[in-house]
Amino acid sequence: MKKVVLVLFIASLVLSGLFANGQKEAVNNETKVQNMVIGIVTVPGSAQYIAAEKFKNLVEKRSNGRFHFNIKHSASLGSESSIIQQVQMGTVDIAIITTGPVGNISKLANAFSLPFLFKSNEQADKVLDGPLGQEVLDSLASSGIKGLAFSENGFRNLTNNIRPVHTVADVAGLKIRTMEAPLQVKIWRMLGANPTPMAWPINTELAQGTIDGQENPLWVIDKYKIYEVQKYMSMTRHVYSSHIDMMNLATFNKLSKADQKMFVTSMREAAVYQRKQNRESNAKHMAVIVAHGMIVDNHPDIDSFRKKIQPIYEESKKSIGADFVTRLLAAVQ
Ligand code: EAX
Repeated sequence: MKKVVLVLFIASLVLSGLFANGQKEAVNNETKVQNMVIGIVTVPGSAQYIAAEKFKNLVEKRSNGRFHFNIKHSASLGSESSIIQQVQMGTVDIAIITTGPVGNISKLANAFSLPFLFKSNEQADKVLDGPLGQEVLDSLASSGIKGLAFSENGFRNLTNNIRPVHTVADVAGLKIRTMEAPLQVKIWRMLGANPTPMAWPINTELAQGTIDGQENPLWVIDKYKIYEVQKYMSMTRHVYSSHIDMMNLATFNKLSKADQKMFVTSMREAAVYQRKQNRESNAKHMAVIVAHGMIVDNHPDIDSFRKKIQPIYEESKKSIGADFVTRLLAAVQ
């Protein structure tokens, strides 16, 4: 009899313990919805937005709603440079930022924005998703940022209002807006242009003629109706423009190990999804651009650009780091 009582007593303890735990879990799930802000400079439907939205959907679903993301877009948080600072401060949790301005906090990040670096999308993916990409993502930690993945803007092309650009000589003296990134300013100066760094968007400056031209991937020229304010486009593909998908490091470190893994995996999946979408939409963007009357040079004399820009690789060994740049150049041979 005593034994039976003891067994029942232990069983009730175990059961009540389980029940209590179960209740606690339920309460946690209901009350612990964590709201996070994702910052991007561009509009809904942009390359950055597609990556942000895919990540949001994946994590909200996989966490059963424990996380909720609010995408702040269309420069409502300011420029990309400013959003980076807000991620560092933790007032923005996550951001999808064009790699250009990220060079201001990580020298290594600049390396991926060198001109004529990647020969194809596949080569870019291989490097960015590999150990060199990981080094760049990890280099952001000293600035309080967790690098999650690389999505993309795409290969950049030159547009302007003054004349068709076929060889690099045609660039001479053009007032070109660049990203807020010293390396990009240096590239355009070396090519013979008169570059000015400016935050995105720049439609007013183009319309008013404060600048003659700009350079961006096809989706930007379509989505921002650059064809309304620019006449000529040259398919220079001079820089492969990736995005760094980033998060405030302290906020990332506060997540459970399982959630950290979910965030990284989901951003990588979002990046793969977005890059594919972006690449598949190029023909559609080109058709819109041509239909709006832009005069397109599909085969500019790229060799003339390459020759003129040649010194940048040696220079970048000094400014970015000889070891990293040497390994990167070897990886894209
Ligand atoms: O993503 O600043 C830039 O030129 C970017 O490519 C632009 O924000 C579009």
